[in-house]
Amino acid sequence: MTTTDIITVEAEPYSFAFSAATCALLVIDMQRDFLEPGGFGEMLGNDVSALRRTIEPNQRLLAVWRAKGWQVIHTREGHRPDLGCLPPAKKIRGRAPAKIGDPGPMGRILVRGEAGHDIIPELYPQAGEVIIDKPGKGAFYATDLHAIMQNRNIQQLIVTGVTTEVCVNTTVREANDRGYDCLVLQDCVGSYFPDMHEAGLKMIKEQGGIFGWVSHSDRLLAALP
Ligand code: C5J
Repeated sequence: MTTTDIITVEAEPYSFAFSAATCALLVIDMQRDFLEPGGFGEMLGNDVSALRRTIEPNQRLLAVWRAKGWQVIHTREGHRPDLGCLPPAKKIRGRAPAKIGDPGPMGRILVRGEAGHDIIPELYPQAGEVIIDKPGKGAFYATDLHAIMQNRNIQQLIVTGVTTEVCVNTTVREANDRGYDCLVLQDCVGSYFPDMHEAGLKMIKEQGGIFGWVSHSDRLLAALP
């Protein structure tokens, strides 16, 4: 097997083919404030166990991906400490009592450098893995992700992370419009809301895979050489 050999994964709406040389694993926003008990997500009344079920399959996949020396990219949603990249509309949206930049249970909410903004220890990036700090829901908006992918000749993404209907969906749509193919792993993405999770996956794979493909990490791992 060379990294240019084609790997074919059972997926919906049809099989997904990629070569390891031109594919990266994109792990979206597996941050403490979204996933940990006592974080911002839970403070808003969300059940974090719905997201925490994604940790183990992500760990399994990352271990295999890393052992093969294949490319990994992580993202984090958050803002500069001076909040210069935080649109006022995003700050006030939702009328929540605690807003982005305010003191939260793990430091200032969704601010870069704060404990809650960091990636959970179970999936912590290793040296050499790319980390994209993004101010929006999509990983391409106001970041250098597209340039990095072009420079590394990455054409396909295996997408995991949270949340299915928000940052995962937005990023897959942005990637699709830039000409990239995305395979989303249903057990490795999660939402606080089960119906939104299902709808988010459906929106990606319907209409012949209008934004991408959906599969399961077991199927991907079974397809790997
Ligand atoms: C949200 C995200 N839901 N990572 N962020 O605000 O999906």
